[in-house]
Amino acid sequence: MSSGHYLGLIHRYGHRMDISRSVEPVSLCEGNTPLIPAPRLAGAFGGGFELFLKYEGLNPTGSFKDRGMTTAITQAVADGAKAVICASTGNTAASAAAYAARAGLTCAVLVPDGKIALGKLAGAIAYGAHVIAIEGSFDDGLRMVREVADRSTIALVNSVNPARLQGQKTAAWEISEALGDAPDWLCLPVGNAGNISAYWLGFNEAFEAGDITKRPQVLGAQAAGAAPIVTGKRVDHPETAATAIRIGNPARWQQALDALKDSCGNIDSVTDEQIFDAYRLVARTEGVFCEPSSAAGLAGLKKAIENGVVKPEGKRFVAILTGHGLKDPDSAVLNAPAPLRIAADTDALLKALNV
Ligand code: AN7
Repeated sequence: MSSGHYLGLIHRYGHRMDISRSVEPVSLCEGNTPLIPAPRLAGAFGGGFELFLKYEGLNPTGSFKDRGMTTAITQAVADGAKAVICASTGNTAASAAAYAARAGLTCAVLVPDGKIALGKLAGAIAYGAHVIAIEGSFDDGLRMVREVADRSTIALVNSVNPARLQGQKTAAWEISEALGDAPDWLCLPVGNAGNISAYWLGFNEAFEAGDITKRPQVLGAQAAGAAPIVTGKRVDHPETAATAIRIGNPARWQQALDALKDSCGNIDSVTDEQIFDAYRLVARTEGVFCEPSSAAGLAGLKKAIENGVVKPEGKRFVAILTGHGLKDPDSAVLNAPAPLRIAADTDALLKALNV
């Protein structure tokens, strides 16, 4: 008898994944994240359309990276690896560290010194990874770990590893199953371009399997200070407060361009101010707290509606909220006024409440 106990992405979708099935899946029961209707946010963007939030921050380590890490670490175990490595703006590091811990593998993560959100660093440390801060960007780190993987038996688990996309593509299937078809538009932030590539792969496979009748148009967003795909030019010194997408030379750049072209989609840049406006708005209108980089996709949607690139009327949109807001507590607290301080006294409280 099937208990219906949800046991993660390989358990659920492994028969549709191009990975080794020779070992037990390394899983934390990732995936199966909620697709939350967001009518108030849609109204704030002008209304007349349906908007859903795919809340990937509810994955086990707090970001979408867990989808690709269950497959990458399972494949690494099947390949006989004893150690894994990645470069990361933070979320990949935390995820790799957790899945490596679960598999009993050694894990090293390279992060840009001082440019990683506290909750991600905390995760990587808690899960027991060797955390190495480099005097350089994510792009420098990725170059270094690629070379290390070439010259050693350490397995690389960045999204240049094809096993990562095999897991990440499942989010497209979850969305399609929840809605009964693909949405009209898919909005998401773009950094190293692994996720946009994985979604496009997933929607294409679902389309070819006859599970959906159409594929979505893809709307990507990059931070203005780290927008190589938008400008068509590598950024040597990327800068944005949305540190997760502080990436100047995406590894899957060409695949992102293919997804944008094949889907009749669009990619644009959004300023940090636009990102933080969207970040506050989604939390305050819908009660959904995402990290700043995740809000870049929403900021991109707002911009595309305002400048007429997207005609939203009657359409169905899904925005991918890639990481949890609690990953980056500093962004929430340091950019806001301090809480009101009062004496532990009811009269003081009534005065503060203006009642
Ligand atoms: C919250 O963790 O690159 O375009 O090293 O953490 O697939 O890179 C994170 C990327 C969006 C961009 N939102 O996804 C890393 C890393 C969040 C992220 C992205 C990231 P990709």
